[in-house]
Amino acid sequence: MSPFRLTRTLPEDTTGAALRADVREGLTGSPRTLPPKWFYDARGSELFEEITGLPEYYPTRAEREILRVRAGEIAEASGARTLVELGSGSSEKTRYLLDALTGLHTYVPVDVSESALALAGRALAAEHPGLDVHGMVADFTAPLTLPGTPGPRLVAFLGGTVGNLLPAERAAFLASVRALLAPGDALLLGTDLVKDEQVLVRAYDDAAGVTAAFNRNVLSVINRELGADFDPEAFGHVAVWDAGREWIEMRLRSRTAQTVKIPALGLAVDFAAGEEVRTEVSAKFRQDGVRGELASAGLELTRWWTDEEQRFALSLSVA
Ligand code: AVJ
Repeated sequence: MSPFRLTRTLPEDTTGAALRADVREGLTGSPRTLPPKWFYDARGSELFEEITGLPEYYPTRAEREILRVRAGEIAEASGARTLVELGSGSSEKTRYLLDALTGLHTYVPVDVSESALALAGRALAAEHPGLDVHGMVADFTAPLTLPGTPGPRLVAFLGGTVGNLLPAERAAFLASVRALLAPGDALLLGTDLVKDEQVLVRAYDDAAGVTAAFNRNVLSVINRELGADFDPEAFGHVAVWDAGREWIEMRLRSRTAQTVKIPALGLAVDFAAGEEVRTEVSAKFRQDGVRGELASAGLELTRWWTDEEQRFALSLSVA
């Protein structure tokens, strides 16, 4: 049994074609938008890791506290023999679950980044001899076919990344997760919670400006991949709380009237002074809202755990 193997389900040119389509659609739409997935090139991933250590950015610390304190209860409630982690990234938080799931046979980390998967997958396989680690290079927001592995399965989607999906996208995503689950399987979902506006805004607009650099980095990705001539410094970082929709919005605001050329798309995009591009929504949740969204997808919320300060929640739901 090879302790670590990798399956690719992304066609080779995925990032090129998808980036071109997203940028064309997003920058010619109104409001102008860019999907947050394009933040995460090597530099963006580095900046995000730095964000997770910022004093203002509480979600990672809060979720880690829940996993550290509740991993035993989660393992006991799920009894999983396979752990599937969507958007596994560095799998740093996964260790709490892997240590607690004593009957685990297979770990299936799923991520678009083959390098992150290979690094984390090999390390975890070495740390857990006897555990079969099967990495999948895939976009978890697209329909997924999981390898046949022993049940029951626990599908984990941590970090609050579900909040990056707009409500309709979230409904489709949860329905696709439900379709993956057999009776006895479960979903472990990380959700950031509604709280004081200033605490939320500061978490997305830190004093050191790391989040501002993370936000602007998407312009450098488009420059590099599509030959565009964005000047990232010509755009200001904006983080606002939309109280009606209960989500944080990150935007890039054009400081002046300017035109940006994107040769790979044959586009020249005019920005008025003050015009904004929405680069990310990060939805914040309430328990009843999570229960309702899971129920709409055919999932029953059975357990709800928060950190001491009730900033973040992990929920367990069953098919
Ligand atoms: C990794 C998507 C959960 O939405 O809080 C961090 C990304 N954006 N700071 C989040 C992010 C700005 C983060 N997620």
